[in-house]
Amino acid sequence: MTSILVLNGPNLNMLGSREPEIYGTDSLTAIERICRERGDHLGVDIEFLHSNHEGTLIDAIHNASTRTDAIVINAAAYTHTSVALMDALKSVPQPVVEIHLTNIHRRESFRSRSYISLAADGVILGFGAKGYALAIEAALGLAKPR
Ligand code: CA2
Repeated sequence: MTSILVLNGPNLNMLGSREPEIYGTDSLTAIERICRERGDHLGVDIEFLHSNHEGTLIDAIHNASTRTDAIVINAAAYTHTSVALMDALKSVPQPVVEIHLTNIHRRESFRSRSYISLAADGVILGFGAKGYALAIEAALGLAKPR
């Protein structure tokens, strides 16, 4: 069965509780449900992970190289800072789909720079929680059988 790793970075566990006008009202648990429902619909196994720690996200990317066919990642604020996450994504053969809830190009200028985009095959942004379902479909389209 095709397996897609969905990785979530810092503070995304706070979704739904603060700043709903920016990030919407869906919690990360609701987003996980959206991903699992789309996975069931498409016949894809979803591994859903959140961490506030850069190293944990990097470990998950390295571990994915043997278990996963594609990676969907919302690196949150690490998007704009982490050369280490970019390098980790470049170090594995799996296709990468970058996802953001918001359109990062319509926000503060520092959010327009994405290190993740330099390692991503495609980017989905600005569609809120529903963007995760789009990202999973895109990742399945790119996935290569192991
Ligand atoms: O739009 C996105 O998905 C982001 O990756 C979300 C990040 C932000 O730093 C990126 O620039 C764009 C923020 C993650 C969630 O942060 C929260 C902050 C306050 C309350 C709830 C969540």
